[in-house]
Amino acid sequence: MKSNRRAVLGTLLCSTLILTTGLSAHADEKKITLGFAQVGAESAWRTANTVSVKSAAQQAGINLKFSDAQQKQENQIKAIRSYIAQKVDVIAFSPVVETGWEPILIEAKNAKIPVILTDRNIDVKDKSLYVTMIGSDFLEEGRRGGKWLEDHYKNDPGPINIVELQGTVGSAPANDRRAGLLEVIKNDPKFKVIASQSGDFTLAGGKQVMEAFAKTYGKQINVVYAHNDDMALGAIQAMEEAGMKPGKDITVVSFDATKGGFEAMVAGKINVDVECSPLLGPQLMSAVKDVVAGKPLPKRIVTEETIFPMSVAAQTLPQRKY
Ligand code: GZL
Repeated sequence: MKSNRRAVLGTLLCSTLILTTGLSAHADEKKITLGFAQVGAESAWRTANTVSVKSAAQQAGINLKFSDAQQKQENQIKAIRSYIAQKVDVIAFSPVVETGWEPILIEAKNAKIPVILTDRNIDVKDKSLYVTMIGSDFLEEGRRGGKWLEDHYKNDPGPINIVELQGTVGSAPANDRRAGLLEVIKNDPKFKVIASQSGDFTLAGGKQVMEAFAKTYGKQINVVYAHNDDMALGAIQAMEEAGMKPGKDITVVSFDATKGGFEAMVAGKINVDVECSPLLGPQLMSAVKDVVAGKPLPKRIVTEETIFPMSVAAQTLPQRKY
């Protein structure tokens, strides 16, 4: 009797072992590997975007390989090439600039590795080089900023002189936030962009450029149009050091709507912040799973977002997620 029970137990144990290792091996085989080439860590927005991508990958059970390009295109290209060599299932990246991507994307296509763009778009003729682009409409963001200015100055005959702190040269957000503004004000001659320079989306860059603008144009400046909160916060430091009152003597328009931007609006130093959500991780992981499953995806997935004037900042800040 005893030997019978031992035999049954032994069989049970072996079959359980085979089943679990078989399943876990099978489960491991099914685990997707995503190679993500991030722009860098230049701003609060980027930090929030990286947190979103990493936490969403973990929650989705996706094996994430992550690289930080320190805002250099050649580093992003190297990272993508290494993901191709490692035969990842999918490659995703936020292109630091719009051009120069065809060669590496053709390498990915030849290696039969699908590519997803997040955050920033690229300017390529062959749209088959990527599956989809998940991110904001920066042109619409620029239009929102321009339309807010038009409304803000509707009873002011002008001139309204604008100095512009541009984002990274050649990047989609910098190109389109500028284009959106110019599209709106081009029919209203009282608005004039008297100076425009890149602060590379960083606080230090924004401060440095604003110091120069304050020296050169001083009291002629009516508006600072900053392509992101980090540069706006740097510009605020420069304006205060020059004895200016940002948000009062000078109207400050900013983008991203990060916690820092909201806090500056509550302090009365940024007048309006155009939202640009970095929380793209969940949408990216869902797209990755769809691509691996062979499901079709739209070429463009646009992020839902809005605009926040200073007047709503205090009541909205507690609900903000980044
Ligand atoms: C916009 C993103 C920009 C942010 C900046 O989607 O690419 O890059 O506006 C960030 O804060 O550095």
